[in-house]
Amino acid sequence: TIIMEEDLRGSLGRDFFHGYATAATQVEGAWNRDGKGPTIWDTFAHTSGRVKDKSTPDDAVRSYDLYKQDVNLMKSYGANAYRFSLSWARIIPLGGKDDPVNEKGVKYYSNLIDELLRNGITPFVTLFHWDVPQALEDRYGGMLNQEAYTPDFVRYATVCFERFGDRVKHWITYNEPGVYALAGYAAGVHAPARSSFRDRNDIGDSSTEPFIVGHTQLVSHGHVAKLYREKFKPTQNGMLGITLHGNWSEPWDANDPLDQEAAERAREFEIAWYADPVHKTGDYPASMRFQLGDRLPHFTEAESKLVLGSSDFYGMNSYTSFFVRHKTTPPDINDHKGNIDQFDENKEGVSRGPASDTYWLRTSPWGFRKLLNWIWVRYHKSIYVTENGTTAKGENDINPATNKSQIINDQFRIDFFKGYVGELARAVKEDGVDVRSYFAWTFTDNWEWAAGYTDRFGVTFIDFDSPDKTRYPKQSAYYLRSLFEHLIAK
Ligand code: PNW
Repeated sequence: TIIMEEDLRGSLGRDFFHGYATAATQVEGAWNRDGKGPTIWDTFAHTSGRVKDKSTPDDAVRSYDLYKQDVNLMKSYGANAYRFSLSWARIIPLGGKDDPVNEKGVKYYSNLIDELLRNGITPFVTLFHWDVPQALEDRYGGMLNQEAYTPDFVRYATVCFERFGDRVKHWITYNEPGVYALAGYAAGVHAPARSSFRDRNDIGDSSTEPFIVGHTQLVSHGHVAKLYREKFKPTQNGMLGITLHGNWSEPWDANDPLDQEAAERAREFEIAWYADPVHKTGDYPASMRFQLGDRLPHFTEAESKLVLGSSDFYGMNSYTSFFVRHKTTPPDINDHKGNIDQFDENKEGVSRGPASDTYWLRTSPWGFRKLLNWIWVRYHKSIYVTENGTTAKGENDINPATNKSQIINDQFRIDFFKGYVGELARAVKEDGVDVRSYFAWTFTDNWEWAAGYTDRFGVTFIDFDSPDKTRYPKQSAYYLRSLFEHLIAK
């Protein structure tokens, strides 16, 4: 079978990083073992009615226990890098700057890092992938309280740099601050489940809180970047950045200037919300200020200076593309998208791509190259793709007990990777975009947040009913291995 077009052979540099990304809550399990404190996601999952299949991440994939097996398997997939997140509450159970460090938690991550390095796999470490220690949420409202929260996050980062920085040279402060803010404080479908417009939650103020929480993440990221540069980088010599989520927004009517503006506004509300302050201006985009007024926080001069230029690279997560149409009515107070509507088809009836098992995600690689170019032109920073992947249509409905082989032959996912990684290689080769990594989401099926265990994003099938969460490689794992052998220069 053809892996990828011949003209793309060798188009990626020899030092290109490729591998898998995961997050602590989604894979580790051991939610209350060896001193780990509860997080807002433990609370969320243990509150009835929040998670689709009523599951919890209590055991997840048990990678806390099985990490050696995982590293071996990853190696057999040809990965040269692994992106994972640290659980703050495993390292500092109560989270705060004066709270004790849990040595057993530190030891777990230290062992994992050593195991990766022994196997020639470079660790990329995310400090925060959505799991605020519950104690801090209770103490002062978590990220809603920028003043109280920031010193706690800085101290947590300090502990991580001190304990792991001798071996970890690639740091990511925040994963998708925008998704954390919107899913947790607007839609309310993620922890800490605040939403003022969903009757089942009816808590908080979604017209302001997502933007406050976004601001807290930007400023505390800035403080951590400064700390790393001043105190750790001179001896540890690593790099540090922030990872932002963004889909590609394409005008619904390609010839309507109002839809063209709406698509750009959608990109600004979703991406430039964080990327402009960090990579371009030190401030929010004008389109957001215009629509939101003073509901959008203001950077002080000191904050702006701290945040601008605080990321050594552009960390990019992207999954899909949408068609975007302008609205003819004024923006709602709870609008966070730039007063637009999203569609699966454009005016001509062209589909954004085949549906997966995840409601918002369709295979639309055509937008991926456009997005890489948009980011490159606007920000001119080396791009590290830190997440990209899919569920496979119908994988949810297959009974794994009786029909594992159907899941393991995941042609849908192979087609997805072929499309997206191909567009990435074209962006590098033909457009001159500087892309340095590709982390597929994700290594194994895992606990997909509010979707529980029903959305299988892995290149490894997990038998969740088995006590040891037995791992079975899917075909896509071997496809990606061959693909990068083909694309990376010899
Ligand atoms: C990312 N959207 O979240 C997260 O970083 C992962 O932890 C998660 O498992 C993965 O994508 C798959 O969902 C996203 O609605 C959640 O566009 C939602 C969106 C994008 C990313």
